[in-house]
Amino acid sequence: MLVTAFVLGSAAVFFGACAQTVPATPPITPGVPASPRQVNIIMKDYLYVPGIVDLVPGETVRLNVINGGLEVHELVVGSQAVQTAWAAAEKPAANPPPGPTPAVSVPPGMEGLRIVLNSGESTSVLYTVPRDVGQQILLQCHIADHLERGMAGAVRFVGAGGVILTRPPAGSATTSAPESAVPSASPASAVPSPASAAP
Ligand SMILES: [Cu+2]
Repeated sequence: MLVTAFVLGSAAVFFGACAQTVPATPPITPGVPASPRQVNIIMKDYLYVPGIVDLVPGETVRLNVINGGLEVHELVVGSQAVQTAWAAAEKPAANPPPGPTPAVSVPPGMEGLRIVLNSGESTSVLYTVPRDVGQQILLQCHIADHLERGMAGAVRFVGAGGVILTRPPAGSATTSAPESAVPSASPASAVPSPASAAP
């Protein structure tokens, strides 16, 4: 039993090392407006699956978002500034009565992409991925204490074919991408409070 575990562990390390040169599977064909690439994001109590979303700079994707949790959840896609703006706007509405989050707004230019879904609801929106891979795009839920519970993720920019261009900020997600080509990226065990990054 112990020997088997050791052998399997060694094999995992071996294949893990090899995987560094292997692009994501299946290969990513960037989406275009006439044919957006389908990207699924599941909201749960209290995380996003996947927590790391692979997107190609400049591509057009159709985000299929479903709330598979029991609580109302939100998906804000945007920079830290966008996240901070929504967090501030929603703070007075924390711990609302059952139902959708009360209507709140943020200053112009700070909207990002925001989706609010009740348990079991789903929606589908077109999203054009920014071309600037230098900026960090985060996924966060600012309803009540969901962010503190770990409801955070991030975009990882990849090139056509799945070559990884950027690494999401450490601690930006509690779940990793569903592929093994990521050498020791975003370990779930090293997640500080995402809110601590706010100024
Ligand atoms: Cu939530």
